[in-house]
Amino acid sequence: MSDFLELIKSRNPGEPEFHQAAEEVIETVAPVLDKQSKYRKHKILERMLEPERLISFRVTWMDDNNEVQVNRGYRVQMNGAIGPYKGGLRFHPSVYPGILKFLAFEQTFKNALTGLPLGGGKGGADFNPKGKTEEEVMRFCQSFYAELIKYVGHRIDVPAGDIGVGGREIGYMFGMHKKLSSQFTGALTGKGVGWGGSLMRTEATGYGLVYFAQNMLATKDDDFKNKICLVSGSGNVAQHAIEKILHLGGKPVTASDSSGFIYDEEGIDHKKLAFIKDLKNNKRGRIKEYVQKYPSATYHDTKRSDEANALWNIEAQCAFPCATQNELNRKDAENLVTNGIQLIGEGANMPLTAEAIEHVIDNDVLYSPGKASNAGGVATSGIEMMQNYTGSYLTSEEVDNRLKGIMKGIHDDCLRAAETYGFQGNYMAGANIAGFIKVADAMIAQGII
Ligand code: NDP
Ligand code: 2IT
Repeated sequence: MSDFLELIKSRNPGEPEFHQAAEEVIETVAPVLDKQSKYRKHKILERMLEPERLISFRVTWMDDNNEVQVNRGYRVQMNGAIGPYKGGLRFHPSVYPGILKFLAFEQTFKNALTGLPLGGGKGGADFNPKGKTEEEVMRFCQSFYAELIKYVGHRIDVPAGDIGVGGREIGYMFGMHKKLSSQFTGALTGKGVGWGGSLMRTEATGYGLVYFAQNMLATKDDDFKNKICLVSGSGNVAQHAIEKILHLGGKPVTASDSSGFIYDEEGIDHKKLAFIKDLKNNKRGRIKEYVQKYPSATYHDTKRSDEANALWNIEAQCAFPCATQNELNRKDAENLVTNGIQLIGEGANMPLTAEAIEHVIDNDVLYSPGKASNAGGVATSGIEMMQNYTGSYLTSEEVDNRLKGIMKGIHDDCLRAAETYGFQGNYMAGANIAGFIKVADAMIAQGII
């Protein structure tokens, strides 16, 4: 298997995030390949690690000073074996093919785990929405989508949000889709509930993450009551993770952005959360402003990514990294373990480095990989697609109940697959194996294509 990883590295040079995501899967599915020769015979892993299509395009737009701006847009259509490509769009200056390939690869497994007919994809642009005016964001989204529309559609590939892409950006892109196609179809998910969106999609990733953690705690006859919870990020996933922790009686004490984090020892309650939502979603401010409003909290600047982050050195029972990839390193994992952490649930995609994962698993922490525990977002996107196809809409309660059921299903499938292949209690191995088998069997059934 190490030769195979070297081959993947040499075929995809300069893409460390993709290598990292690939290595984790290659290592954990090895026993499946050893047991079932058909997967090697059909070169399933080789095929899964090669995007079916990688589209790269120029995005040209005019800023408010009438200067021409040029960005790069992408869509990675990774694997369409079990359904139309599905996955978010990320607008962030760090976006390049290596990040999108890691995200699209993980998305393929995640979407399979939901039990819904969704293939894996991801896209985005190296556009930085920070500091841009409303009009600039709109013009960028319109120009980006005017090109992307050539490759997507409600039965082909259905994008949604991710970092830097929320309801506002989906609105501008959906407007462009309608204008260019003359059709009102569910071409994107995360739409407003008044125009084809699903109730609960906004909440789904964060809520689903906490439902998944609730299932993990239940295996130890435990629950969220009075558990101190560390959350990083302050965007869509973090906000709704904090909200659901509160619903279940836990005590969230942190939130962050790329500049730093706040620590509120008294706990972030519903009122304080409403302040964070308004600050980040409407005012587009920085998390630092929380301490001006609530002086009992403290603010800490972010350290370099190879140093320990003081956020993960606060004593707590649960930790939910909900910002970005590789935000929690080996040193952070050591600090969490030393302070007695019981559970780490990934809300972001690949927030723990490989060394951090190894350390927490070795120390018997309940640990869930993002491809399992953040699947509630895409699952609810799948539910949005079904509502768009049929034209009939569900209540919040109905969507929430489906979400709970799907998260429980993923939880149980991970444990079952892990046990079958000798990784008892290892959710990471279980998620990789269960997702792999589902996609692999579909690929074999559909022939060498
Ligand atoms: P948002 O854009 O709403 O929020 C992102 C948050 O993470 C912000 O607080 C942002 O801070 C912070 N952040 C972003 N990049 C960095 C960085 N390089 N270093 C430190 N902090 C950073 O995105 P989401 O909440 O939607 O996404 C968060 C994570 O969850 C991502 O990993 C995403 O892939 C994943 N995810 C999202 C889903 C969804 O439905 N939205 C579904 C499943 C996973 P700042 O404002 O300073 O940039
Ligand atoms: O990483 C993810 O699962 C997402 N950003 C959500 C994808 C989706 O299509 O809802």
